Amino acid sequence: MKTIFSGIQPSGTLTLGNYLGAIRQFVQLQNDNNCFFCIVDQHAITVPQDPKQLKQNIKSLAALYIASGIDPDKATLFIQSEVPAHSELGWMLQSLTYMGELERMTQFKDKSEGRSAVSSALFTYPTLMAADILLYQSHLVPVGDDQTQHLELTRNVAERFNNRFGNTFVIPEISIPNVGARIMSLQEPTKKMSKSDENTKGFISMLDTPKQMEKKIKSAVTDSDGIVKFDTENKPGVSNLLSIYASCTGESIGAVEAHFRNKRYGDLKSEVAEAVINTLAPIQEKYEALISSTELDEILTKGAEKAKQAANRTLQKAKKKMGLLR
Ligand code: ATP
Ligand code: LTN
Repeated sequence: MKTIFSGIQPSGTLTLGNYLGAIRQFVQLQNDNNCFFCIVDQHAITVPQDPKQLKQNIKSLAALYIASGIDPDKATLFIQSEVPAHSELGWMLQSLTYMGELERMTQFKDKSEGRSAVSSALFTYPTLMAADILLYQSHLVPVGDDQTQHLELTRNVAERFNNRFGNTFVIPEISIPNVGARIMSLQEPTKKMSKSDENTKGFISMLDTPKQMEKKIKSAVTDSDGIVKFDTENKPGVSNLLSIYASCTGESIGAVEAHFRNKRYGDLKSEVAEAVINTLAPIQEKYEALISSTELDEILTKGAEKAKQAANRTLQKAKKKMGLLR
């Protein structure tokens, strides 16, 4: 049995990209593995958040995890800030992470856009992420492909720690889905779909109404040559719609291309909208029941207890190796 860790930021309502790229893998993995799924609220505060909204987003994310199929009897679901070991190990690992390594992170470059008035936490974010993963001695980290660089850094820092202080951390592997690893914005299909995009037409929220989803998909940016073909370089908009369809229906890209051959963009968009609505509707139903129940609190309290136990074991070991404590 492997140990699996992954996290999602409560920085807005989850998108179709988060679902297809991340959560759906989590649901499959929970059956045969020891899984920890985290609401990484301390990562969310690396950019400004409204406290009331953040609180709501945390609860909403917990409900979406469960509504999507995470079973609290199989996996441990918890809030990062309720397990202090994360920020403690994060600090320790900062002492082993080089400025140059952090300066190379594309997520930092994208989010800071060269401005200096961004938080220093946005810069050191990848070391907190490394701590999240290493605390649980994780073998595998399921994520969308935008996280590859952060995972590489995590492995390098873990190896550096092990070499300098003796074997302490398992070196984690990354797991990226074959289809759906990078769902693109509907408005700018060369950019990834992101829940904190200012243009709400660019993403499908997991809680959009069917009408909203249909409208957004119908107004997705495509191109003018009218041929339905998978070609991410020259036809990013159409290829994104094909990926979404394939990912929602479980078909291969090849089969989906054949299905839409000689059809019009209008037909493609209608069928994609239907597939997306069919995928998200059952999740929305469960979400509505959960969000107004007391069940969530109980799940999160138990989750934090379990996570603390596992995390504190590793934290103590790492502190001793570094020469901290008495
Ligand atoms: P933000 O916009 O606030 O930076 P985000 O939407 O990129 O957030 P995260 O919370 O950072 O989402 O990511 C949660 C998980 O979802 C990660 O594993 C990430 O790789 C995956 N993910 C995010 N966006 C996409 C996408 N467009 N396609 C596939 N996977 C994605
Ligand atoms: N950095 C990730 C979120 C994240 C994460 C993690 C993912 C924080 N800690 C640990 C996997 C494992 C993101 O921006 N998507």
